[in-house]
Amino acid sequence: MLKHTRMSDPELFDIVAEELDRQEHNIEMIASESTESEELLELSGCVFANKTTEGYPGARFQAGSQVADKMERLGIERAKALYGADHANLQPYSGSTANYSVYAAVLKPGDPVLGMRLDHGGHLTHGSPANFMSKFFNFHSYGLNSETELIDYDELEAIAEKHRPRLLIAGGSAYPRLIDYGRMAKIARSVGGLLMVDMAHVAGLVAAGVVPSPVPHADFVTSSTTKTLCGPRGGLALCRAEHAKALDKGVFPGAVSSIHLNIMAAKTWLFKHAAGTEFKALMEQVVKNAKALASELSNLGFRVISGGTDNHIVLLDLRSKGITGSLFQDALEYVGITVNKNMIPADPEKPSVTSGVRIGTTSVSQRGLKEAEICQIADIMNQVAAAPKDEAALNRCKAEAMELIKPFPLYPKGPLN
Ligand code: DSN
Repeated sequence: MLKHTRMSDPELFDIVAEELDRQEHNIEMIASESTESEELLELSGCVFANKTTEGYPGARFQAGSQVADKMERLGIERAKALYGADHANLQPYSGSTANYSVYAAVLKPGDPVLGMRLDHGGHLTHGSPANFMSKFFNFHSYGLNSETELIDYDELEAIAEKHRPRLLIAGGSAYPRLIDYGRMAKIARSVGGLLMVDMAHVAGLVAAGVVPSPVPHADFVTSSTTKTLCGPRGGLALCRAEHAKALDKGVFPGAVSSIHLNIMAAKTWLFKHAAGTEFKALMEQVVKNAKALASELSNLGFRVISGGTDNHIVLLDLRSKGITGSLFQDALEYVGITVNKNMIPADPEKPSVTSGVRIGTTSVSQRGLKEAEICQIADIMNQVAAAPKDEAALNRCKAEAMELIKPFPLYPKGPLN
């Protein structure tokens, strides 16, 4: 790994090696994380990184772009085939940039937009006052029904009728349930608006057909290529044919300039890989593992938000265990399990403390963990929740977690070259 850097900058090499060691010995359960394959790491560092180009295949602003054109065209065709989309744009740098690109494509300053509340599972870029987009557009929000903890579509419809959003946004970063994209499309159209689905978290599950696809319902679908899609750190935007020109303009020059062609090469590999049977089996296991985790944690006395999960996310309300999200996150990190503290609906705690944690099953499923190991992890989590400040108890949990993950190497094909 990093054989040249090892010689030229041993200090930095040691830091990267330390991170690899941390990942190898850690049980990774942050819902937005996944492990990049060797091919993705190779392609992310390939010579396309040297090339500056802007614009689109056949209409570039820089010379020497013919090979880049070939690669971008291949990636676009693969992305369209994977998702059955009319049009794909691979240039966004991230899921956030993909969202900004759609805003650039269809919104004017002051336009009304309706997205899910961040503390109910939405995303920063969907209208949080903390995000700079909120300075330009008139964001309104919808949330969950307080009893079912599912999206309250009736309330959403009433809010949409009141504010008549130009853009309705579905999707988020901490919603463990399926979304009724058909109903959301109907609501958007009934008020003369467009539907954008941010499928960043479930993009891999959608590609594998394990959860329903938003593509037939939405005007625009945005995503990052990490998370369940298990790809490089980048973004993706899809749309119906009639919005293709507007989207491309929204992406470039609207929201990005020169393309990260090396990352685009990695995305291009990913879109082929994600169409295969191995990826489908992995995504099926991701959901089985999440369901097993939700059920076992519930048996152990944790309150699972919405009573379960349909995807890779399990969101816990820790108040039944008398601990906060930040305390649980820190104690789990000490034992070698990484999760993130997360706001839950009507959370009485500050975002830096929270009453919940969000747990994801993508990375552990990539390493080969199945339901039996997931139940063991749930048991360790329960022990940690019972004694989050007891060093001796935590050390016992740490030893158990290390033993559990040892037979499942991060890179089973061997050390990274
Ligand atoms: N949106 C953040 C998350 O879901 O963790 C980062 O991708």
